[in-house]
Amino acid sequence: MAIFSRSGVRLGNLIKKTSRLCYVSQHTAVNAPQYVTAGCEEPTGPILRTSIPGPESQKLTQELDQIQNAGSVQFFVDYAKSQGNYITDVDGNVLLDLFTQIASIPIGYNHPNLLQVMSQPENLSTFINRPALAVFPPKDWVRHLKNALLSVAPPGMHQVQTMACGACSIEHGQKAMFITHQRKKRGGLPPTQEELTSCLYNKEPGCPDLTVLSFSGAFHGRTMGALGITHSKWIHKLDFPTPDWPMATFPKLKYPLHENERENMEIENRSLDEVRERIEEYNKRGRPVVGCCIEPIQAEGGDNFASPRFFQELQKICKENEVVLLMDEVQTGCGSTGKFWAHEHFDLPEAPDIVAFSKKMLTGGFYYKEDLRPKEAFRIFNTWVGDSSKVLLLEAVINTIKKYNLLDNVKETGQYLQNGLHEMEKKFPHCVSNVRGLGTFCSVDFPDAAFRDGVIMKLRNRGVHAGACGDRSMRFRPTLIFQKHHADIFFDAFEKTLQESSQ
Ligand code: PSZ
Repeated sequence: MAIFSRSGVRLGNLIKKTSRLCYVSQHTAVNAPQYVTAGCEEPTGPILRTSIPGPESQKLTQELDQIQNAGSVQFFVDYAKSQGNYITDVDGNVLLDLFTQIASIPIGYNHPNLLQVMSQPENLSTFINRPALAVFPPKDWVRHLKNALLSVAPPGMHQVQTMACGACSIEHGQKAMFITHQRKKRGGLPPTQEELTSCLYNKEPGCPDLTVLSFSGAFHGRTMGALGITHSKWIHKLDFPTPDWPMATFPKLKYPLHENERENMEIENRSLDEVRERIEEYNKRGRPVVGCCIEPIQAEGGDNFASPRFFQELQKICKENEVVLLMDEVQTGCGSTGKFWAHEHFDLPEAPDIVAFSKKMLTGGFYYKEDLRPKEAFRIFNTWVGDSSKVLLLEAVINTIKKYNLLDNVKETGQYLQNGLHEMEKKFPHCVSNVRGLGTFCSVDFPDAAFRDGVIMKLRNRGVHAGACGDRSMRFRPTLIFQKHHADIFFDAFEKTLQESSQ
């Protein structure tokens, strides 16, 4: 049976459907894949062989723990056996993956289009010889940048810088803000000798006291500059000397949105007022606010959404105060909201000044407006500045998104997922609340963290791997090839889990 997207584009073949959850004995071979989803072969459903983590995972975790603290390990994975939306652990358990390596697998595990990139002889040298990209770029680098990153640049953005990870992209985005601010302040003159000398001693005027505004609940990464604007959990922050930079309250909207319009508008207005106040306060203290970082949807902080009007107003405030607006799309970028970039939902009159990415984009980096381009070389720089092999893979990801119209798939499946979650909210009003989302980037709340963690554990032992965020939320971060039949598998497991948990 063929599967078509709403626009009539064939997404893949649904070859055969058997029972969704198979309990098999220790010695049974893993079922042969029976679905083909957006060109990717998949099992028909989860397979449970052991409780999770199983004995092999536990053994490997103990071994790892002798070398490093392995307290964060949930289970060990057999990546060679993982396919499409399914992750296979070392004990042979096959789980429907709604968490996807903290939201970073765009088109499923081992997608044939990615395997093909690896199998082409002309690509091998890119995987073997990792270049110092800013000094010795490979001959096809410009072509790949254009075919991959620039082909999906947010509307109105034409400059791009690659980086290794999310935090490093944010940090270098901040540097672009500082460099630009100081360049304008100097009015075209070169830096003074005093600036050049004092900066080596971490002193003014070479190291100016500039600040970046951020929001309560934000997560932008764990390196020191990114950590300075991160406020989601103490585990990220404790013991680290981060700068005293301004923070405003991120709106915490009330759900359902249509019943709380007036109150939500007031909540957002208070937050915008705080932004204005913080900018004024820090500017007055001689610690000018030169940048503002924000996630289009606060992810780690609990999937907190704000309205398009909020972001439009924020952009206006930033422009009035010559504050550079950095949109952190590390978790929201690359399609999971139904648009390639989440901020495209906001109808901003113009692009944000900087858009940072990583995760599903496979390479870190940021787009920026021409004004933020450093005049000197070596200002935004490090050894690798990313990894050209990741850009090769990204090109295949983007071609696959286009070929299978995966943004349409995300919109359609996202609607289906959200409708189903609303049904669960009605059915289990004491357990499930605050259903929210854009595309498949959705989440629900539970009464508290313990309840939420219990649900996630029970789901896992029913063959569904989901993730937590914020204080009491469960988030959905499936691949872009996640489809309705996958959502049905989740709903079966979720309903059973809620029935059990609410007894
Ligand atoms: O605990 C952690 O370090 C986690 S858990 C999820 C993330 C990090 N997300 C990374 C992230 C992000 O979601 C946003 C919006 N901005 C920046 C980052 C940092 O990316 P990495 O982890 O690549 O440095």
